[in-house]
Amino acid sequence: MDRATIVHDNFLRRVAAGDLPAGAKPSGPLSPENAVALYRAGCLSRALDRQSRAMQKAGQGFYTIGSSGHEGMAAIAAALRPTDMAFLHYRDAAFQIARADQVPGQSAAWDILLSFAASSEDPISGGRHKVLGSRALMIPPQTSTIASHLPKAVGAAYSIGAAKRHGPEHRVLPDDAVVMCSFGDASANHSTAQGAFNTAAWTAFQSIPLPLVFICEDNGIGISVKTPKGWIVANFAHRPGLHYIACDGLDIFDTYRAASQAADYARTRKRPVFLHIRTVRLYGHAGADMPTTYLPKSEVEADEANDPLLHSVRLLRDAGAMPPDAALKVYQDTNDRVARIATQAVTRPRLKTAQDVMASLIPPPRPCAPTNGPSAEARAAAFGADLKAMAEPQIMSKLINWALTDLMLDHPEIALMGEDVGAKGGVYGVTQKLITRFGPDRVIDTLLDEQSILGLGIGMAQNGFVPMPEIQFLAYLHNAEDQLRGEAATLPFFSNGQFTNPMVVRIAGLGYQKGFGGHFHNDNSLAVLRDIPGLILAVPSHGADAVGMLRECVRLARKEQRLVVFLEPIALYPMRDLYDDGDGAWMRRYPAPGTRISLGEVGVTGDGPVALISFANGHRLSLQAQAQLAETGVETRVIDLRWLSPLPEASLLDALRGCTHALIVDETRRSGGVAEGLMALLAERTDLRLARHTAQDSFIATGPAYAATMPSADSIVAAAKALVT
Ligand SMILES: Cc1ncc(C[n+]2csc(CCOP(=O)(O)OP(=O)(O)O)c2C)c(N)n1
Repeated sequence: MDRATIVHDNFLRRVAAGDLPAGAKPSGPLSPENAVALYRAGCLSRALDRQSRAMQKAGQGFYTIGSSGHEGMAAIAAALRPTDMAFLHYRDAAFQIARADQVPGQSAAWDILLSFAASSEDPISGGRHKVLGSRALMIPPQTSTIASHLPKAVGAAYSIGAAKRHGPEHRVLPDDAVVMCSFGDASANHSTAQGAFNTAAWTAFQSIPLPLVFICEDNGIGISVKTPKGWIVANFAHRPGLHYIACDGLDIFDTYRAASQAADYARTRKRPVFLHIRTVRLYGHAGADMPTTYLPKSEVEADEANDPLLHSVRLLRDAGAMPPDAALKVYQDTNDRVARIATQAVTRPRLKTAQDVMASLIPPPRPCAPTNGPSAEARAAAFGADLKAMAEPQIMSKLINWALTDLMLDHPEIALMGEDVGAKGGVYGVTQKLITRFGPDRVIDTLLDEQSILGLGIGMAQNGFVPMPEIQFLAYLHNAEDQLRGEAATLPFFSNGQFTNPMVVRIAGLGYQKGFGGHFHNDNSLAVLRDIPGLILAVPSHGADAVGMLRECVRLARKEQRLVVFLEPIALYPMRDLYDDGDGAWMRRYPAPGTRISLGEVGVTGDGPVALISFANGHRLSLQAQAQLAETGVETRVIDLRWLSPLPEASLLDALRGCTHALIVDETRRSGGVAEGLMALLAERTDLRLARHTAQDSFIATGPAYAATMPSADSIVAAAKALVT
């Protein structure tokens, strides 16, 4: 017999026999009526778990991960407001159910059954995943990656105070909201979780408002690995900046008491709380997991004997709220009702085609109030003497700085965050003076943790900001990359476009820095960004393009709610010359405010029949090669791709009209590099004679060999000649 049936039979038998587990008397502020409501929510959560298993057995449901044992989460919902954003652990159906009771017109049972059935009418994911969530209940859906939702919960909590100071147009959280975020005891050990706790504590330690309730649902085990007894309390009870409260999750009265305290503390003091709720896990981890294969049967049975619904029946009896026979009837009626509704849910339509699935990869556009650009007075005040310098050609880092200034003047919802972006103005000076111009609220010097930087951006974006997080070097994106891949990019997908986190992530990267760094400061791989569905990757090669593209990136985030990565080639930040020392030909004048380069628009120099297709440093080197090739009679057309994901197919093919040959010059690696995609595209769509000239499959060295593994102007010339002869 499976554990779900055993738990069910135990419940029926023990309630009928009046054999209820011992425990504390009901105490605290929970009223008898509300206690009954929470019990009903718990029964519904349990009935849905049972139904989910039945649906899966019948081939009508697709995934089961239960909430059984965690019904106490209903009391947490009751202690919060339905406008408090909730980033939930996957076991929190009871939370969603109790929250739905707080909002007129919401039916958690129907919604959750539709998600079990993977129906396209599932109101949160549109049939893409069995996931908790609801726009009306302010519950964004979460991916199943353990702990990855914690950094953005910190960001969302931070955004509440930030929005009070500079309210963004699309703000969703009220001034007095708190953010709640729950996770299991095993998940609490994840480095992503630890980073979020540390960031929250670091923030609170400085008295920066952070109304956040972390909820650790401690059932003592993660799949099959036990959490050492006492570990959670030992780990969290005495952290600086993090207030610790504990409760018994088997007791809805105690849980409500503690959750009310936690919510009140976070709401009034604007400081983070760690609520440790001790509970049990019934039925094993998920699906067909059998806990008796890795735990002694006696331990499994001990947890089952502590079924929180049995405890609730006792507590309701002792509080005079409901006698056990009535509680038993509620349980049975709820099971019957869920079974009835399920017969309807499984008849609802499901997604079928790729088009159906992909419909929410790209979020819907949103209306934005028109802006006329910053006023002359505002610009004069912000730029000062820089206004005069705009008449002269400048290096790329300066032009990006000016573009950021104009964009921040124009859009008060933009906030920058990153390591050293404030007082220092960035490692390469790109954000210099911005903190003076816009203050530390909008130019945030963060702690040293890339997951927290991206989490801050994602969380703020969910509350209407247009964040521009900075990752100092591309090599340091990798330890935080899941925040883009698993979190930011999937949010619109799994919420059917109802929740979004539009932002422009600025990353300094690529190679060719002469005197600096070796591999870690010269990472020439973009593969990790190019296969994320929905993500836009922009890579400018010179300052004027950087400005025009950055303006487009902000438009894409602000109006089209897109996730954009703006990759700034470090070696080109200070680049002045193109052909000869001192020619100043790589500098550009600041493009007039309002002008921009559209997504997918490539740049073309020359009109020869031999195309040199490249981007970033490769583009500059290709222009040098173009001059050399012209001297030997090879006429070329140098195409700057600018947009590397999605590839700018239409305008690239257009730019290639009349060409006979195309050489792809790619400073990323031969394996997994941009050229692979381009070769495939051109092979499929053109009759050109093709070749690629890429970087080696190597990391980058420092010293004299700094560029040895990547294309040079001379090697491009040689490759182009080889192609045409
Ligand atoms: C980053 C990551 N690693 C591994 C997993 C696989 N996994 C799913 S749930 C889980 C255990 C989580 O245990 P706990 O946090 O205690 O929550 P519980 O399931 O007990 O409620 C694991 C290892 C995952 N989802 N994400």
